[in-house]
Amino acid sequence: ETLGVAVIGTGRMGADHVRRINEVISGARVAAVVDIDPARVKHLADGIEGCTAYTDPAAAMDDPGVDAVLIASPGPAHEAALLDAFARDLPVLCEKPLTPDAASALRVLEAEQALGHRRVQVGFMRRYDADYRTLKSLLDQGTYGRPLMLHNKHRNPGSPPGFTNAMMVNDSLVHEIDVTRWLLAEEITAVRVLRPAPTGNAPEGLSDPQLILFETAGGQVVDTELFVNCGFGYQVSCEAVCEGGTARIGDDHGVFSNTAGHWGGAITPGFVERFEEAYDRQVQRWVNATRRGEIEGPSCWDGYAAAAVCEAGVRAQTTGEQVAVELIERPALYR
Ligand code: ISE
Repeated sequence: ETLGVAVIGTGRMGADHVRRINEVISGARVAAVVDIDPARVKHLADGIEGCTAYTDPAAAMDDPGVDAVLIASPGPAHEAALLDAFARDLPVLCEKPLTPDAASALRVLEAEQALGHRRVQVGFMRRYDADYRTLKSLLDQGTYGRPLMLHNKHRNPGSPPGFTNAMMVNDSLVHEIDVTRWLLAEEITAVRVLRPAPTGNAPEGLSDPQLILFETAGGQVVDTELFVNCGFGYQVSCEAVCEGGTARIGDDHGVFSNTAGHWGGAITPGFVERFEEAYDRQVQRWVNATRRGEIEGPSCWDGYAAAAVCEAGVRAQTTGEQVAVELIERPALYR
């Protein structure tokens, strides 16, 4: 039976997910859309057969056509929507971040445990990117031996208005936090941030680029160049350095050309284009698992751990010191 999805928040990611459910993936339909802007959400719902517009997430979840919830509202609104979904025992795909800080993530973690079963997949979409998946399986198979270090690059052409140093950690670096924990299957234990003299292309007050160092419980060291006003395109790459070799993903995409005395190819303009297939696979896998009555993928534990590392990261930015990450013990539900 087709899964009826309520999409909560219809900004950039929410609207893209509505399009994806309608046009790209199978087994699901958009049964309800929710936004604080009544005109915007009505306009969107009017174009979709059998879809109702709401301004209140809980009311949408009570719609008889709704079987599952996709949360794509701003981070600060996630906790309330997650608790509303838990109260109705509805399965959830929640865009990153799970919540904006570790204390609220912990409340969500506790509420899910009180249900007694997992209900949430967190939208860390890089885990569904073909290149990252290949790298993960090579590392898991031990093809290059034990991983010792990761070198990440995360470059955006420009930062949206109002982007802050804290957002560089909470919105951008959070992806490297998740891939590090996932690829290495280790928790991050400490964070350090170096801030070179900023590019003249960054808005006043933004320390851009930054170099971030993680240490893991397994003794690995991970560096990330985070550069959100690089100007030239969207680039994400990861190199694993292992005992028996190295493996790198994300260097080139698409056509390689020779012309006018230059060789090379194009750089993707933004994350929607770079990770398009990852988003499609992420939502399709969530729909498939939900229809089987299962939950898979990144959990509330992953969302909480990422939030805890983000908090340490923001402190490390301001102090310039190494900051230890504090995590509760991993609950049984997430082992
Ligand atoms: C944005 O929110 C994302 O999630 C993108 O993947 C990331 O590259 C970007 O820096 C963030 O602002």
